Amino acid sequence: MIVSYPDILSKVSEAMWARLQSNGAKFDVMCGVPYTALPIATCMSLNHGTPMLMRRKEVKDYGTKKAIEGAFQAGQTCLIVEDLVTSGMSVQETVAPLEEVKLKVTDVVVLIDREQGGQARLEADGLRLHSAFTLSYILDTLVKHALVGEDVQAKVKQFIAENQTNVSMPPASAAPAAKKRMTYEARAPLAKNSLGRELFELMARKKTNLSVAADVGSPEEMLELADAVGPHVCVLKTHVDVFDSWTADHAKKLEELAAKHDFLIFEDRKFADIGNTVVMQYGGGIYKIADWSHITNAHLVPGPGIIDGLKKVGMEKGRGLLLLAEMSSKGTLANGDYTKKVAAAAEENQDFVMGFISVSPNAWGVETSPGLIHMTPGVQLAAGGDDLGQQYNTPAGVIGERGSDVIIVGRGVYKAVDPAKAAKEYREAGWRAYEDSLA
Ligand code: S5P
Repeated sequence: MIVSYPDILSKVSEAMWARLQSNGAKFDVMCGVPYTALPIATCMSLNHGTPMLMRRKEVKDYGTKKAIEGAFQAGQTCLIVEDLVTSGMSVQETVAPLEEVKLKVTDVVVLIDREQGGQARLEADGLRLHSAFTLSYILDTLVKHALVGEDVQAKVKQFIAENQTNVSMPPASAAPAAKKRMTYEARAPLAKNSLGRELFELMARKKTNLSVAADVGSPEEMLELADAVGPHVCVLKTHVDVFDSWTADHAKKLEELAAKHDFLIFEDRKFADIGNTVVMQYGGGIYKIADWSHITNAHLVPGPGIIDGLKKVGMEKGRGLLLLAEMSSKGTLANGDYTKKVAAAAEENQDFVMGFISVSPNAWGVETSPGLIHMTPGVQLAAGGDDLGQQYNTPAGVIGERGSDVIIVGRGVYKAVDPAKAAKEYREAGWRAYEDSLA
């Protein structure tokens, strides 16, 4: 909102500038993290005569297109300007293209440090964080002036403590797991679908419950990502219908990477048609999903015929199906009775159905068989969401409190400066949450 209040925008940027001065930060140019910090950076640049650079957010491939606009020389030092810091990830996304054009980045200034682990993460990457305010300072001030009550202050503090993003430092006050669980090893022989059994065994053997959603722009980028994160995942999830092309050769290369790194492939096709149609869509068409994807998924909106249709194609190929019992998006209609009916359909078709896409299985009000697996999307190191309805929970929240088995992480990994490193962090967080919730 500050962009609409010139006097506040000006005060905010002065407060940030003052913090930089008092901390003795030195820099030649500055760059705002797109988009909310751009007006703040502009304001600081205008008021203090420091040149500004602009990062184009939409340019993914820094090598071929101009991701950084403006006048600068290699070796100059660039300050990063951001409004909020939570995990530090959006700052790191801006550091990478700046370093790519040989600028040095040592300091980051933010209006508010939410104190959720961002500072430690940036420090680990050699970046100094200067914040005009910490969230606790703002809370204390609001309480002092009776603008929020102490109950709200306590709730916010608890939320911050429970949603720390620095996975190497688990919050002291992390909520205990809601329910104890069986090990993946113990559940493997209870799976009636052979692929479900294989997945439980793989997770136990490889010690990972991470699935990466490889929602990148081309098959080549997807294969590169699969190779980088492969050592850390149990499942690589794809959306091959977003690519311009998809060939048998791409599928073969993906299968080779799955064998090399020991993971399963999950084409997230979300089938939703009558049995007769899904037979054609699953086995044929230009993607021939059943030929190369171990796992796929379906909505139960059309009724059980969709399971029969998919089973007809996938069963003899040793494939497995996940039913979408819930969705992570705001306003989803997949809840309550619908979710219970999906759970019942899975129980009845365990030869082919290996489990669910779930969000909060502990809250379904029905127990599902231990041989069925729960995989949950909408996971990042900090809870939150995007501007199109996605809602995020943390690995500990998903595995510990909500009782799921696998975390599915997309942007939290593939948008990180170093996706392999991010995958390792999510893997460790997911596995720790699993171990903590064992009986
Ligand atoms: O309810 C759902 C079901 C799925 S499979 N919500 C989801 O977000 N997904 C998928 O998980 C979605 O299509 C995307 O591939 C991934 C989440 O990506 P992220 O970037 O938001 O982590």
